[in-house]
Amino acid sequence: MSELKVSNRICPVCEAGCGLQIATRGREIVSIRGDAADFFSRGHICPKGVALKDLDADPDRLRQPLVRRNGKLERASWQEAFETIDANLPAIRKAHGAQSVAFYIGNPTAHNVALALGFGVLAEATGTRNIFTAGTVDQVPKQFVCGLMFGDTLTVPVPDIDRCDYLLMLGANPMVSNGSLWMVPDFRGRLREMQARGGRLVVIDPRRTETAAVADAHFFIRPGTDAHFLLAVLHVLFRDGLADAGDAAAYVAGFDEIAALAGKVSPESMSAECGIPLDVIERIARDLAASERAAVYGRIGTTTQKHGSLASWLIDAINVATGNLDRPGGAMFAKPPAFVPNTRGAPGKGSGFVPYRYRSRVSGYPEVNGELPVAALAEEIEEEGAERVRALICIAGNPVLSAPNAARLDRALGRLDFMVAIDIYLSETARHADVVLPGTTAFEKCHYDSFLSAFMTRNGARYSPALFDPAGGAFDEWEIMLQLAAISQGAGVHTREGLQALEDMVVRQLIAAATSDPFGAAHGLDEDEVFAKLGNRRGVERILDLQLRVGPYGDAFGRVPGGLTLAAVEAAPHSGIDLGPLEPRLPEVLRTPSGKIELAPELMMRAAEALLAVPAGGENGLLLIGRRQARSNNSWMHNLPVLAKGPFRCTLMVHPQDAKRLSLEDGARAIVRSPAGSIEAIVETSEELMPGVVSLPHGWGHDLPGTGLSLAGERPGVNSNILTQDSELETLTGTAILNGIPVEIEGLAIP
Ligand SMILES: Nc1nc2c(c(=O)[nH]1)N[C@H]1C(S)=C(S)[C@@H](COP(=O)(O)OP(=O)(O)OC[C@H]3O[C@@H](n4cnc5c(=O)[nH]c(N)nc54)[C@H](O)[C@@H]3O)O[C@H]1N2
Ligand SMILES: Nc1nc2c(c(=O)[nH]1)N[C@H]1C(S)=C(S)[C@@H](COP(=O)(O)OP(=O)(O)OC[C@H]3O[C@@H](n4cnc5c(=O)[nH]c(N)nc54)[C@H](O)[C@@H]3O)O[C@H]1N2
Ligand code: SF4
Ligand SMILES: [Mo]
Repeated sequence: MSELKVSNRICPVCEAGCGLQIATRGREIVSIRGDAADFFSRGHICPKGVALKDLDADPDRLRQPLVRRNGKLERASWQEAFETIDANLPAIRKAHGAQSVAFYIGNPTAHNVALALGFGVLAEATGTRNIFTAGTVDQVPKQFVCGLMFGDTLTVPVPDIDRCDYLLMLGANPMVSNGSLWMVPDFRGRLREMQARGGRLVVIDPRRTETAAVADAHFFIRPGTDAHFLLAVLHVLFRDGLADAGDAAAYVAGFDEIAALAGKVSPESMSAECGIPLDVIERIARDLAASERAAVYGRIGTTTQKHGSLASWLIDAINVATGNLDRPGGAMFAKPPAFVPNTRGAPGKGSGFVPYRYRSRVSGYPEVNGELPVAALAEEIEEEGAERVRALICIAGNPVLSAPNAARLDRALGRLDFMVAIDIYLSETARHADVVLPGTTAFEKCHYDSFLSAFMTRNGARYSPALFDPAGGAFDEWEIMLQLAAISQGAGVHTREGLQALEDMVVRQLIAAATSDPFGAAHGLDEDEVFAKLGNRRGVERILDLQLRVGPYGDAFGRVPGGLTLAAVEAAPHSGIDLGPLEPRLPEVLRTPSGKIELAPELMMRAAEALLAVPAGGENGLLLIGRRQARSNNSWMHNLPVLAKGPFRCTLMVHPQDAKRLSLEDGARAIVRSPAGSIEAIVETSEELMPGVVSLPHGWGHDLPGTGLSLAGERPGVNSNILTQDSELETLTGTAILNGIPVEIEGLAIP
């Protein structure tokens, strides 16, 4: 029997990025625990981290490519899989143009450095603008406003919870989600420390969530009205003479415009609209202003809703107006060691963020950050025309469960001429593919939180190497991306040596970019010398080493003695190197053309004026919101025994008052109807909800034929996205509205 070995490993599942200790015997995972000595996560682990053992062992997890033969997906060799793609994709591209090939980029891409970096190469090779992303059912509004305000969409402030003493949180539930656009592992421990210092957490949410339960105060808000609430807060700040940008004032443009806007707000009508009493709004405004170190933070409930961009903007406008932006204990910017544009180029100024460079073909939705709304994917496949989407490459995504009007998208995917899925399962989406390429398991790849490091609540460089080699000579996801790039360009299926040459080319391009950045640490270095100094590393690790070394903490290949290298991060005990608490970064972090924080971007001012012009009084009926669950991760962890056990969780939560009015019994079945569709769900009455609001988790509905998720299929639940719409989107970004959906509910007689 082989020996027990313990290795450190960063959990790749969510943004917490917990350091784990993995005990292995040979190729077997024996146990997984939180690593108490990890400077960042401090021992935290959640059930999904533990479940990685089940994921590794899951017999349903794909270990070999699948190719459609006579209508059926069957196991095939890598060679056959690539050849099948080569026989189809370039021909479609040649006959119908670059736009006829579309991508969907799913959430795990952000947690997977091979896919995140590889997709850049692949997208460039295909030249398509039809890139649909999970971001457009998630965080795009926040990135959009941060782009406008700070000049780059990854320049997103995060609460400096370790030094904060008043945290106002809207539409987020980090006790369950473990944080998002905010790498904050051990949220609970950090909150306890904050409360022990006398700090307070105030939660604004239509449900008394797990986070609300440990907060110092919680207030219900009518779904979709955060912008109203925040405008009222802003009004009180200016009305009562409390607005003061503090040290940031020197770098703010548009303060007077915001003041003028605040003056136009009727706090009474905002209060009536959002359902939060005016005296509560006033108290919150005063507490925010009076606290030495306060931060406002919003997440999914504030982005995937009708006024997602407005709410996201107002959150940071209030951070600025209370002097909390960039102040220790306030809302601060991380300084990541690599990959993030706000550490490159001229500090303090840049070309800024330009959205709306092109639009989707059918409905004319704007691109943001090179992304188009996944809500538009179905129509782009259905609607005839020269640039109709005929082929799709789906990368680590499951839009059949995660995108709005899911039933329509499911049908549309069936109409594609050709589809490739890169997934670890034969998912509800992958079942439409002609070729499925398996991603390697979490332990067969290295981990580095490339872009997510922009949201760290404490600076650090963290990395874990792969624990095992990919089984059976599998191609890793980086190689898959390169291979697809080669095939897309008509260069045919490459051998591994051929892919190596392609990789060398990519690395040389990156070296050229780094050495020609006049503000970069590596400016002017000899490109061949740099290439040689990267030594024997291959794959994404070579790129990681390069980017760390030319980044803000890098060794610049010897120019900065003691600077970061991948080897140094790897040699550090546990999961990496602590780079200390967040530090003020103004004005250096800015990349706006003015070199200022654009507090009052025209697009946002106009949207706010439009909101104020709408008479108060919205929907009176029931509004549906989502619900994340600790033993679930979007759509893809329901097949793991340790998570699947326990009570059935895909329930429709209804407040007892509403249940009574609608004659719904706890445990009974009910039909839920929206303008998009209808589903049947099991009712769970709960006092947690605001009356008039009902809640259903997303990511369920594992009963579609042809999927390979046997355990998940035993208790499939229902797909809440059959109810969400793909026609009415958040107006500024085309992000889907997934919260605050008007629904009707009808109880079903128990047979
Ligand atoms: N109604 C409603 N809908 C929502 C949301 C909501 O709150 N309410 N939330 C939205 C949000 S925030 C998000 S991010 C999206 C997510 O939307 P998607 O990204 O489309 O969906 P996921 O469920 O994350 O699916 C990820 C897929 O990647 C696969 N996968 C997992 N790990 C790997 C890997 O390492 N490699 C590869 N190649 N594949 C892998 C999984 O098997 C799964 O099929 O859903 C959105 N949809
Ligand atoms: N366990 C678990 N963890 C996850 C995930 C998961 O599926 N499961 N998914 C991961 C992903 S992809 C993401 S993006 C993050 C999301 O991270 P979070 O945003 O923290 O997660 P949610 O639990 O969806 O929190 C959204 C909250 O918004 C509330 N809400 C709904 N509508 C409104 C509204 O109009 N206004 C306000 N103020 N609140 C509203 C909901 O009741 C809910 O409590 O979580 C990540 N972590
Ligand atoms: S909180 Fe997120 S990163 Fe930490 S163990 Fe759970 S899934 Fe993994
Ligand atoms: Mo997400």
